[in-house]
Amino acid sequence: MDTTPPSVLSTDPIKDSAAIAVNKEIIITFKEYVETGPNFRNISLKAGQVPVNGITSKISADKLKIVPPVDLAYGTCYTVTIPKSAVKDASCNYFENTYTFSFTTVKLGDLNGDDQVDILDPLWISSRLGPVVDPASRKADVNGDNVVNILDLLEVAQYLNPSTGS
Ligand SMILES: [Ca+2]
Ligand SMILES: [Ca+2]
Ligand SMILES: [Ca+2]
Repeated sequence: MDTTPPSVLSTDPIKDSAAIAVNKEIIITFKEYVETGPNFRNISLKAGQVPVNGITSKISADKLKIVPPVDLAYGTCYTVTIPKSAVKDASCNYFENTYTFSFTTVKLGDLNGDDQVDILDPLWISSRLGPVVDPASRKADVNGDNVVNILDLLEVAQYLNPSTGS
């Protein structure tokens, strides 16, 4: 007989990760199949200290997926909270302890995903000039006109921090 309560195996994004895409789906994987528990609707996502309203939480087998109503904000720390009893296993063992993890979204203008907005980002774009042909050039097409050109470079240049010194 199963007397072990469900516990978290992994999260995607990984706890404390940075430069996460703003359209990322949040997935929590448990060590076993889970079902909704009495606190399921209290699963929350916060941007800083502010709750994100209208999230959708869905369970499929051993995975809990949290879908925000709109894309996440750039350069923002998000915290996911799965309260005690939010899920249970097939033997009605309830999730015992509140589980929390945070991650930070990519900064606006950080194209290469190194969590810095600097000269490397326009350079990243300039190595992908031309029509949009793959996921990388789609990302480099910042203004979404299906071609990577000087306009995209200018778009990103405005997010560059003014250089100090030298
Ligand atoms: Ca169990
Ligand atoms: Ca960067
Ligand atoms: Ca463009």
